[in-house]
Amino acid sequence: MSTFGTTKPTNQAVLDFVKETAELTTPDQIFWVDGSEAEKDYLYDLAVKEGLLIKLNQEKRPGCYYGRSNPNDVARVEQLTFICTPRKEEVGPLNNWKSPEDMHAILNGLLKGAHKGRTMYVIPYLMGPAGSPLTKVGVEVTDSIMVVLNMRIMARVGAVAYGHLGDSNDFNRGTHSMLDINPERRYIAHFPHENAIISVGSNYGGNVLLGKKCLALRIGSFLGRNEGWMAEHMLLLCIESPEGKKNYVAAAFPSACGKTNFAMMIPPEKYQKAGWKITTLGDDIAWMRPGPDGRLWAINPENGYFGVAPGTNFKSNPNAMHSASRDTIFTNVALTEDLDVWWEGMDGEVPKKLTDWKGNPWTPESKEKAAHPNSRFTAPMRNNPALSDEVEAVSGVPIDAIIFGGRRATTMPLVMEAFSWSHGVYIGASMGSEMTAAAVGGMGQVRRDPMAMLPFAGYDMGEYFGHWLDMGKVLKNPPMIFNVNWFRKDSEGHFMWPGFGDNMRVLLWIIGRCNGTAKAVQSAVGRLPLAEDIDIEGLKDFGPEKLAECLKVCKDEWKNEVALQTELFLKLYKTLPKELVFERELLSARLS
Ligand code: OXD
Ligand code: MN
Repeated sequence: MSTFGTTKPTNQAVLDFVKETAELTTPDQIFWVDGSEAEKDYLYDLAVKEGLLIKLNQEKRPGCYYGRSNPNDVARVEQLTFICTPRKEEVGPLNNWKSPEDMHAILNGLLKGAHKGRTMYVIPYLMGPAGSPLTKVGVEVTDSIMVVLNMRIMARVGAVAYGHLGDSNDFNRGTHSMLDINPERRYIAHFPHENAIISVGSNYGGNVLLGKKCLALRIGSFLGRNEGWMAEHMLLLCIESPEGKKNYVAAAFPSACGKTNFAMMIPPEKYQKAGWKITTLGDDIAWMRPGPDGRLWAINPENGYFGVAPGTNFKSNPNAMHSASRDTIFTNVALTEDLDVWWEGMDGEVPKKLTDWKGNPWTPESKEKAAHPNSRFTAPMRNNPALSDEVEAVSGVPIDAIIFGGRRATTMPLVMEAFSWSHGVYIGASMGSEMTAAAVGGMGQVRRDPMAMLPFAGYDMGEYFGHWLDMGKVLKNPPMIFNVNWFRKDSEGHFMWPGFGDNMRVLLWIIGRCNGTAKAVQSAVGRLPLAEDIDIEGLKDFGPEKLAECLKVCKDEWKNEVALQTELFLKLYKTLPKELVFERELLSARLS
């Protein structure tokens, strides 16, 4: 090994954790990641030398690299994700459970000697800006250079984390080993009472970048409940008016429902000309806690974007395209002849010849997709031209509106406002969405995905709803809650709402409601905009009748919707807060 990776930290608890792990996994060497630029170059060169990454065309994509995962390892694996607590009831009926003893016994068996012949990298990282009281520290040990390189983009890594930690013992202990990348030996195990995560058998995304879904959501939601804050699967954005008034929005959509696009939205030209601006704080995760002013204050714990590539282009998301223009790692997209990347839905002509995500030759006649539907770019958030200048704000930003939304062909109107915090919690709790490729499972089926947290709540979902209701009691000025649906289809199966940047039109109504400047009408399911309250001027082939169609509330569809929610609510009956049962009964009464 070169001199890189030899400087140990001084924190004794970190040293002890690494020593204990190394005694079990017996690596040939230990590499202490410091987060420096020089280290980055060294690790990329090593990854290229080892055949893990290909250096892309540096004129077209400076600082960019390309990797392929094992075809058996292309998405999060919910069926192999466990929350390990002493009592099964703690995790509720929607999580997989094992006792810590049993899971440690399995994992100790698998990890014994797992790093033999390999380098064990020690990654100290921060989730959140240095110095923020909301920020958490993690230390991930891994035998994967890919994890190190991706984590260096997704989190604040290296000396900054040791600086924030000082000599404290309060950090998440993360252990990762690829083993032989075999689904038979794959576990993503969380130990919330130990603030620890152990992930084996995968080398992909949310399974192994332990700061993201594992710490920032599953362990984070558990810590948040105990410590009085919230870890949510939400983007964060700022909308700034021509007069300079800033409103902050947090929004929860299930995976691959356009969250990154919404977080990086470019307003239609007429709004830009008028002086409206959208800036991005985060595209996936928000940590929020009540401030002394009774408002809910949020940070984005991450430092980069792990975005879905297919469908991303200069029309759908120019800011994501800019973000991925340099210093980015692409995984499982297709490769062009001149060593650039390509995926389905990219701008321009489809290349005549590509190498697909499995490394096979591909032509437009090929039957299979060139890029895997869950292929990704890992891009530094600082590349985003619309990055908010408040991403490092230690106290975060005060949230005005919380938006829930799913992918629904019917039933859900384009936008509606909750009558109250508890009605809003009910709306979030009963959210459903048609499934996508971000998780292994049946594409297209509607599944209930409360607050988009179904795969991420680290404890019982009924209690999680209770925590939401409790937070509402603590907040003197809670955010208003809304629901949106960009995906409603007409009778011929076409999307009705243009979406993308035009979602700004809906956002303007939402912040108008928060600021007391927009009107609404009462419906059985929530407050809706008046037809004239959503600006549709300038939309092609979209008149007031279409808007009315998008906003329509069909009572029969809704009665069916309420019936469909029964399955989830029955599963959670033991801990479902009474307030939500009342909200459901009220809704049924309004519908009858
Ligand atoms: C993600 C997801 O990758 O939610 O963000 O699956
Ligand atoms: Mn996500």
